[in-house]
Amino acid sequence: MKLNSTFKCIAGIFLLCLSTLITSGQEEKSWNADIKIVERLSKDGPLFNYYENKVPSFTLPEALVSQKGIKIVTPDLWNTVRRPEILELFRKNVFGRVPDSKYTETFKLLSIDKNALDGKATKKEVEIRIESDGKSLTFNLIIFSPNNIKQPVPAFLLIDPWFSDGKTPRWNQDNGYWPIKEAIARGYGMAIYDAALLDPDNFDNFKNGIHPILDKGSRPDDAWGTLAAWAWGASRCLDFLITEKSIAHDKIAVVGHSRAGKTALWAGASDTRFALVISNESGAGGAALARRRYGETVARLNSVFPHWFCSNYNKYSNNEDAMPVDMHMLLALVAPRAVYVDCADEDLWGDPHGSYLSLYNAVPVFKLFGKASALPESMPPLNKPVISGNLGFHIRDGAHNLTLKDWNWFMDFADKILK
Ligand code: GTR
Repeated sequence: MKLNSTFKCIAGIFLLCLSTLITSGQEEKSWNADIKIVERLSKDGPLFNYYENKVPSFTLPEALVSQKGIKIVTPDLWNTVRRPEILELFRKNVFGRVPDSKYTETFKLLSIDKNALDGKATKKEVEIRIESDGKSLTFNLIIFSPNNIKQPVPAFLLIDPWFSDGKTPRWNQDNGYWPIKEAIARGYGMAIYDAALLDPDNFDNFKNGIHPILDKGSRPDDAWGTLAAWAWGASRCLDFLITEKSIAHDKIAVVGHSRAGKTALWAGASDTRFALVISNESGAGGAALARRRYGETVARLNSVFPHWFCSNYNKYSNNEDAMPVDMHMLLALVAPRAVYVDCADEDLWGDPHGSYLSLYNAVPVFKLFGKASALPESMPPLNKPVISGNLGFHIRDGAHNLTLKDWNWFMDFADKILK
């Protein structure tokens, strides 16, 4: 009787352990696209591929071999040889080049509220004015920084092309898109800028916004597009943020959702003053590998958004393998600083798998600096962020959006990197 109950007890413990293992095994299952979503999207958009087994085979350009065939084996070789080369390839072929026209930049404090968020924060509204050869343009930056702080705090700058639609600004809608209260409570400053004021998000032949102010003469095939203009605008916001006493100047993250997620990557790649780059569901032209041709493609970007990239990018419509770069190299340009990429389960248009593979293929560059060890080759499970040194990733359940759930994981990562 006694033996029997001991046996039952041991067997019970064994079964419990086994079931925990099985359950955790299930929980740990690497993410795969839901076949129902794959089928629905394929039906709605038969011109685009959502099936993993139809992704063509491809070879990625080497991040760690220079154009002259030099193997990049030290941080110094990366910084002096390969990084400048890759940056230039992205300027020339993807985002376009900012003209080197002279301009002046001035800041004007439009308002200050030291009692914002029930006294928890100070809110400032700043106008940034750019002037060149008698032409000028202004755009606005809003900053919340926590009150009663002992030392300057890290901050997030959100690039926002949807800042104002005439109604309540999207950032002020308490919907998680720009969670000021939560970020302030966690000791972060929050900044947001109206990118559409800097350059409207439509194809106007570059007649509006910042382009006609800084473009002198005709626009070459590698002239900057709208995403490069927004990224440049993020750097101008940074020029102001580093004058702010409440903000730690070497701890500023640039963040963007979707088209602004593509922009955030370029802003962080081209301006090394950003300590952390967060790219939320940036998809094609952002974190997703172009060569996979999964969901949105280069051709589709060029035809629907002809103002986003430079004219040279058209050369790679339906010709991705000819591109001298792919998006893992854009992420690598952030090294040795930190980069976080995230995707959403239902957003197959933005190729979650291709976005993760980009990060995975950027690891060797971060390794050079001792800033990453490894990432698993297969996608992490749903809602389970993975972090390796200065690299982080998650795939969230739900639709294409920037949510509080995403921000909480961004802040967990930033706690490690910026605090
Ligand atoms: C879509 C576009 C994507 C993404 C998205 C967004 O129409 O195809 O590349 O940028 O817009 O910005 O919300």
